[in-house]
Amino acid sequence: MSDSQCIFCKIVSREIPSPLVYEDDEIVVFRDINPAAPVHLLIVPRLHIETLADCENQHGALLGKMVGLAPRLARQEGVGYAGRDGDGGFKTLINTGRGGGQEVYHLHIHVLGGPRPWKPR
Ligand code: DGP
Repeated sequence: MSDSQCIFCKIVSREIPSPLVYEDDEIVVFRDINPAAPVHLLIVPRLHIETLADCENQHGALLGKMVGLAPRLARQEGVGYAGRDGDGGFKTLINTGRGGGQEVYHLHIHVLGGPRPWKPR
């Protein structure tokens, strides 16, 4: 299902062109328009789910796939985890609701990485 008013649904459907870093039958990944770090990706399900709080058991596999993509894409972007003694690594973030700072009501995982300073999120 999609929401005709949702900006991320429009990116998913290609109504709004946005270069994709990754896509498969369930997920698209693109760069944040207002990056807070040198690498700032958004992992977005094709399915319109408004927030993490709207996820149910049936979404478990999708959520697992989204989370599992993060380290893979971080590595691809040069900010992958390089072991406990390495400098590499990245931050994953899901904002939920006004209290959580959510701006776009279509579930997404932020993946942030690269040299600091970063803008606060
Ligand atoms: P959040 O606060 O978690 O809902 O973050 C939403 C992010 O989405 C925010 O960092 C900016 C980004 N964003 C909003 N509109 C667009 C857009 O049209 N294109 C892209 N690439 N990113 C967008």
